[in-house]
Amino acid sequence: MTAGDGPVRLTSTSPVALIEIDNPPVNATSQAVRAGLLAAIQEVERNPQIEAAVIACAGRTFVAGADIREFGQPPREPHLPDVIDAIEDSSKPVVAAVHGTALGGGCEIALACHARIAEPSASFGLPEVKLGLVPGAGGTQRLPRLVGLEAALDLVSSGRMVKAAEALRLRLIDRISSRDLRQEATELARELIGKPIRRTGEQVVAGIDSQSASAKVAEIRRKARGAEAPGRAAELALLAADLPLKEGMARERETFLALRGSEQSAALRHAFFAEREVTRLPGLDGVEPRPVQKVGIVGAGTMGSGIAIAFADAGFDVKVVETSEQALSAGEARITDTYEKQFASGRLSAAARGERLQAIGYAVGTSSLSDRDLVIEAVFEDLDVKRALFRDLDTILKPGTILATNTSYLDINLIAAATSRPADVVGLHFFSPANVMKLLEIVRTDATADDVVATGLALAKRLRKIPVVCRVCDGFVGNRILSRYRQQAEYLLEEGALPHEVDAALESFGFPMGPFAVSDLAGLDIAWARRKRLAPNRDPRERYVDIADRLCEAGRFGRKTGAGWYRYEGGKREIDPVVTALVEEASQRRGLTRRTISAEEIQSRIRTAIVNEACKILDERIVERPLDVDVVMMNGYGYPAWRGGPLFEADRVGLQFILDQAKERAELDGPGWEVAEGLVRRVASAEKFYP
Ligand code: T1G
Repeated sequence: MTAGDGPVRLTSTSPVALIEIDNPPVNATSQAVRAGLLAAIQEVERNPQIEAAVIACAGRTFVAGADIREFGQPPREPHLPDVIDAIEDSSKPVVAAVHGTALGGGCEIALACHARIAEPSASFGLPEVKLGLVPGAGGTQRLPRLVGLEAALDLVSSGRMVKAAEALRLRLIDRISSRDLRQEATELARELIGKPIRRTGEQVVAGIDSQSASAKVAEIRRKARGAEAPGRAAELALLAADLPLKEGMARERETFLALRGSEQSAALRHAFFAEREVTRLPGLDGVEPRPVQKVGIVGAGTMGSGIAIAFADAGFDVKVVETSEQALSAGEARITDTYEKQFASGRLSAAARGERLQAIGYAVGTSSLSDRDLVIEAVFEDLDVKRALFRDLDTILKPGTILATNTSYLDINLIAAATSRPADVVGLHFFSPANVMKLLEIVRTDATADDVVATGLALAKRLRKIPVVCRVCDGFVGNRILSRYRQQAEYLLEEGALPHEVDAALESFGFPMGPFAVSDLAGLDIAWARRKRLAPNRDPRERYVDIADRLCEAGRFGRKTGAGWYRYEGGKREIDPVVTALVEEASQRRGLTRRTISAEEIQSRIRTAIVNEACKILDERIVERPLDVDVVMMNGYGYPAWRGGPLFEADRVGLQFILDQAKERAELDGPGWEVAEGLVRRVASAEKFYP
């Protein structure tokens, strides 16, 4: 007999009943799911014909968590912790049958079951900290009782997923299915009938000494770079060794409710949904992407190799071309080395390594690209070079093939104009390392066809990247904003700060690295080339700081030359008195008396520079929505996700305050600060970027 007309169905076959959750797309524990699950467990308890139960899910995955969309609303009963307690307290064995990703509340449901079996491809995780939360239904208390404190501290504070094999090693699960998950789960449940029930909440956790515990929490907080939840989750997990389950869960619930109302959690939930909303571009509904399976990459340097790996990882047929055997071999070696390292570290199986290497072909010259559906260039960052290449490709590639450029700055309208098919030309701006960084800027020219943009979005999904569609301007979205806030950072140097002070202030703001350390990592020469290219058109009224030029003229291009904004001895970054002298000399030439500048002022002025440039980008319609900017800055430039991105945070800080500060800077720093009046009127009247 099957009962339940909502998202939870109970099939009360004897002796093992099946409780199936069916709530697309990811079986999130909405209120209806919680109510249905509780009713099913209560029926299992009541029905003498039923001696055990299996909890399984329909669709693509086991429960992937609580329904994040409900968080902004008043909580409604039954609350998930109560439903999960009812599962654990059942007098009859309950087995979790997991496929897909058992995350958050889904993992907590599994933890409270009396045994767990998973498909080999299944994953488990407590990613609540990525939403600014802690697990709120027993995760911090039950996980340590299965896997021990060491592993639990790692998992609850990082939010990372573990595959079934690691889950089995950690004793998070009891078995991995080899034939049929539900059938084997039923067999496991049947084996448990009549045996003492092993309740997770009753297991004892071996504690660790308080000194080690404090050190671990301190390290977790340091790595969290201002995010609150990881440290709080770790502290709760430690309680599992000292408190009975109920007391630990009470502490957990208290923390969960407090964090759920926090600004950081609101920001991280905004980031979560923005990264999904950004793929839905207004005006593209119903536009079919072009089929792409064969991809050509021109250029086997760092970027070209990374892009080739990204496409091979996603199952595409890839061909890499270069101008010479030597350059091609260097690229092939780089790609092979990457896969060898992944194999050696256990991140890639031998079979997968073979498949990936097999998927990438190599050739000298572009003539072998004639069968490609998409060709991406990643050659030298020079407009004439790229135009000549596209002119050549135009004569080789079949009609309908998409020509994409990976340029970071150049005007793609001009590159497209070199071909007879400008509608097929698009920018696909990857971020280094291209096979790792999630962000992909899809740059549409004045002529790019809608279905080419739609193809870019479809490619991003297959590449597991986060796409942002934008139009052509110097630096598109991210690099344009980066150059503006790097300029403000150099103004701060002239006024009294030193590179390490600016970097430290922004690292305490939550950036992984400050702008000067990033410059040294990326190489000062790239931005130098751009400044020289823009010099003839630079507004003479603009306050131009030449410290970076002087570093470049001295051959100080950053880490790769052993010195840039810092000095590098044995890979260690050190403050360099030569740079300090250069900065002080720049202040003198500007006629400024140096002063001590607080971290707060540094942070505020950099944020204003970012928001002001974002206002101009929106006003010029380079992107369509504020969330496009937030997604770029969080996923490509290290803007702390727990602040929600610069525009989400501007709403919290107060947009008018920021715009007033921008006007004040305009008087001090000259052009570049003209605030987008049109947008100010439009946004300021609404006073918020987000409703
Ligand atoms: N709630 C609501 N909607 C969700 C959701 C969730 N938990 N997870 C995904 N979606 C939507 C998503 O917005 C998208 O919708 C669609 O599902 C497909 O998602 C009590 C309190 C599961 C790995 O943090 O990590 O449990 O845009 O595009 O790439 O302690 O979704 O199509 O309309 O991401 O295959 C903890 C979050 C919650 C998991 C699948 N759980 N989700 O990735 O598809 S807090 C999470 C994910 C919690 C408890 C606490 C991923 C995924 P739309 P997708 P995907």
